[in-house]
Amino acid sequence: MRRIREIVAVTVVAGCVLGTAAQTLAYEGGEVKDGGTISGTIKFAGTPPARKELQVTKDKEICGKKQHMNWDLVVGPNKGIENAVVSLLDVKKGEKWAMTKTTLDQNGCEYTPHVAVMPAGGELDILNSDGILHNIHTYGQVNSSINRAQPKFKKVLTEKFAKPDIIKVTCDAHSWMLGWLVVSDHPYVAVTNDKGEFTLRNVPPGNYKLEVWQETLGKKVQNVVVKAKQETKVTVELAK
Ligand SMILES: [Cu+2]
Repeated sequence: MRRIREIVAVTVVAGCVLGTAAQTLAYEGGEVKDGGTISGTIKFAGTPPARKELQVTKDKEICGKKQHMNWDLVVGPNKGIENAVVSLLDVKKGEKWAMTKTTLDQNGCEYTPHVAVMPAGGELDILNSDGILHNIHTYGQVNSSINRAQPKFKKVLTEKFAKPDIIKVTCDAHSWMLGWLVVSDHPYVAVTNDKGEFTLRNVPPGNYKLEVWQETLGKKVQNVVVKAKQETKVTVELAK
């Protein structure tokens, strides 16, 4: 009997040690002292392709109110890429990310924003501004798929994604609808504006790997150094 008790005690201790090790791998949010800034532009290398018009084949009285252009690669006049996602890889410590709700609207049968970033474990409100039937269908790498009808009277659906991921969002009712959710366990993630610009603020000084992702051009990783209270400028070029 005594022997069994000892074995149980050893197992419990081993379990606690493993549990602690797993916890230290997760991102730890708190106060940042002497944080620096990473800012810059994501640019397209080469001649940008022209945007194509998408055909509205259903619910034309609502969905056809505006012209639909493809969002999968939008390049501005100075070759800045809109809707690229810039994030730090393997960052373990930094600013705490407030768990505010993220919103994805279905408006004119288009997802707004086209690319949304949100905290892992945070809530996503999926709005139906159109007042028609939409059916959200998600395809992630690690989070399980969501496939939910949203009838015209259902103004908001709320969903959660537990793990960091890049999730494709489509609508089973309207084939041209496409959006993306980038789920992160740390707040050092940003979507570029229409000039291809981004800013990551309050980054603890150190050496990092900066990852850029764009839905049709893929990923590119670059080293960056952040110094206390200074701004590091970065330009990253993506090509077809
Ligand atoms: Cu739809």
